[in-house]
Amino acid sequence: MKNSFLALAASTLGLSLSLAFPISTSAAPSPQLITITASSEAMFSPSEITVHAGQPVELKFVGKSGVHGIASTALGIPATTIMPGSTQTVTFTPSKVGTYTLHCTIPCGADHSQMAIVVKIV
Ligand SMILES: [Cu+2]
Repeated sequence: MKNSFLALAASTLGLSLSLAFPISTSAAPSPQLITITASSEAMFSPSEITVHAGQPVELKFVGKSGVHGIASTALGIPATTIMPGSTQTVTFTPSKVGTYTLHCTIPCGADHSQMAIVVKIV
């Protein structure tokens, strides 16, 4: 109903729908969604992810226990604190192929120095 009205309106005005709505065919690639849990026991899980150069990535951090942090100037990930019981979402677009190791940025316990996410950009 709405679409046929728009088509009629567009043809009445002498416009094509593709001219009226140019974003439909040239939209940016949809983001790759990855959920990562953070806990003092299991650290980051998964602890290794693979993403694609040029494709936006949405990382959803779910805090299970302990306070943890993530940041990467190389990847454009702002300093983010992950609190237990809360969720933080960060979005970035990897540009350079390579492997990056992101360590937890907040001292969180005995295993803090082992707590990291390996980001593989392919
Ligand atoms: Cu930590």
